[in-house]
Amino acid sequence: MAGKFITFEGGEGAGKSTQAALLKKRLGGMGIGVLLTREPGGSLGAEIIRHVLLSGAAKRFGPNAEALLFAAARADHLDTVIRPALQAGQWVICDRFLDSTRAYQGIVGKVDLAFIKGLEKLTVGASKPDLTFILDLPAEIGLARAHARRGDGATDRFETEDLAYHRALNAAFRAIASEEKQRCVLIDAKEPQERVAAEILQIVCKRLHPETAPLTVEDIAR
Ligand code: Z5A
Repeated sequence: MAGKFITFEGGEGAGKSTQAALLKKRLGGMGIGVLLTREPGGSLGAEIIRHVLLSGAAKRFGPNAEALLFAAARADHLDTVIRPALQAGQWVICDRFLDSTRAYQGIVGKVDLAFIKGLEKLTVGASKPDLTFILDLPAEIGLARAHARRGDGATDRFETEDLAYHRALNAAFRAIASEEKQRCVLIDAKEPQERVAAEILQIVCKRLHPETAPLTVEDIAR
């Protein structure tokens, strides 16, 4: 039986990596084989493209070229890692995926949405996520969390953008969540991380693993 595909999306510092790792742990504890991966990256070729993108080396070529690079990375990641894992029955959790391209390059970067959708059709095709969590957090809080985590470490190409940019991104992710209610669930990421994790696990069980649906968020968090 094919596995399930879950993605985490949202603005800077919203807690995607934290929640992706907690969900992997919880599902693993339920006996489910889980592959945790990320974008851009997750495969040999895509990690090389990640370096080009996040170093800022591609910025001078403009958002269309960046969108093409994200798509090329995604194609390799899907072909060599995600689809084989799903076909083998593993569940795949991916930290960022197609909605990041829609939000960063499309809605905020102003790349033509028909172009973005065309790339999506070519790379993702039928391999859309079964479930996407969009972590919603005011940009100020997300940036402060990301800053505290980074310490004196260097910022990447997107982290150097201003507050207005990050607010626009959050609005873009909220718009995506309301356009695709079937696939996307908007999560209030201000709550403590264990509470957020419990809400996410409850939704995953209800939607993708109903035979083990826990009772309430409080039960899981306990
Ligand atoms: N990008 C794009 O433009 N187009 C695309 O198609 C794709 C990506 C796929 C990848 O950056 C960049 O590529 C990204 C978008 C762009 N740009 N940015 N910025 P990345 O992979 O290096 O990192 P990221 O995805 O941006 O991660 P992040 O936003 O920096 O962090 P996060 O994963 O959302 O958060 P976290 O690491 O889990 O948590 C941050 C800190 O907060 C950490 O210290 C946690 O311990 C803490 N935390 C987490 N949850 C909580 C709660 N609930 N309360 C308090 N503190 C918490």
